[in-house]
Amino acid sequence: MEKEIIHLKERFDQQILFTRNSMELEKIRNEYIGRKGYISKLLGQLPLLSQEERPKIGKMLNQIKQSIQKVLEEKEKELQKQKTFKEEIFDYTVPGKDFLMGTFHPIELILKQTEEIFLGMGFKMVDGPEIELDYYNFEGLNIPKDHPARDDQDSFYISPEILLRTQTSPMQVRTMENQPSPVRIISTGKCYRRDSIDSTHTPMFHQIEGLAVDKDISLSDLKGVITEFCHQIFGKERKVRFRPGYFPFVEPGAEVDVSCGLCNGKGCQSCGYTGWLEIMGAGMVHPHVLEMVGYNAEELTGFAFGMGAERIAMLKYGIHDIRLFFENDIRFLNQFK
Ligand code: 2NM
Repeated sequence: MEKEIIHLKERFDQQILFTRNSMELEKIRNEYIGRKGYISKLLGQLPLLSQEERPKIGKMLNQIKQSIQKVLEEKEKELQKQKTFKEEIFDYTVPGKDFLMGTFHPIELILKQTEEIFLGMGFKMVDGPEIELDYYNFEGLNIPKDHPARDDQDSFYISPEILLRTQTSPMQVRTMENQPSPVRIISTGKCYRRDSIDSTHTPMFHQIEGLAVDKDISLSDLKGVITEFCHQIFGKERKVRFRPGYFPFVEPGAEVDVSCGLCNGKGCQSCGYTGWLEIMGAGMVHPHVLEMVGYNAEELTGFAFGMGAERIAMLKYGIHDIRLFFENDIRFLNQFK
């Protein structure tokens, strides 16, 4: 019986440790020292014991009962304290915490809008590596190793044949290599050039490029697609013009301008008193570029264009310093809700 009593006390000590509220406490109290509890049962068995054992076990049972009572009282006080503490710190009148809503970065906004516009005209998005082969970034675009155009697009080289892409055109070359015409694709993403940082240059920027190749694609298709894009991004009232421009991978090549939105083409400080803002380069894909990917340049023609997302965002939102896009100043970013 002695062993049984010791075991009982051990079990009680365990149970009390895991008691978390007064209901559980009451249950334990009944179980151990209630009228029909373990202690009462054992006390009822006393008359069955021998003369010598009876006082010893009786005394032991009373001591255990007292000790259990004491522990129960203490636990009750502790639970009471926790309860009042919980009630005190839960102040129902304190206003709830606000969710901090993020915003899309202005460059992301331009990329998303652009993608949507061109998807609407039947183009597909393609995506590719930022670490490129010299071949796809330059050679396949009609810019061989000794070509002076390389000076304008100095890259970060990883090895003589591997570099960070300076434009997204490598993806156009890769796509043409992998699928027959017709092709109508848009590629957007990060590009890298070894430029010094100023208000219009950062060594990383985002480009948006498009390409369409098929039978009978002409310069008028290019003009139509680009004009529609400009109208959707800047507004229908803006005029679009094409002037001759040189890019090694197109022939003929063009620079595309939109009329200045501040002065309506009359000329102001913002457009350098010309009434026009340059927004992209474009042209008819050079037959040699088509041949290099294995297309029949006698049968197929194509147009392509490329623009900087930062420049488009600066013109659309009236931002005068490209560095603002990369400073992560919440006051700046929060304006693009
Ligand atoms: C530009 C301007 C003009 C262009 C050309 C090609 C390709 F791969 F078809 F040859 N992709 N992108 C292109 C043409 C890019 O960016 C100013």
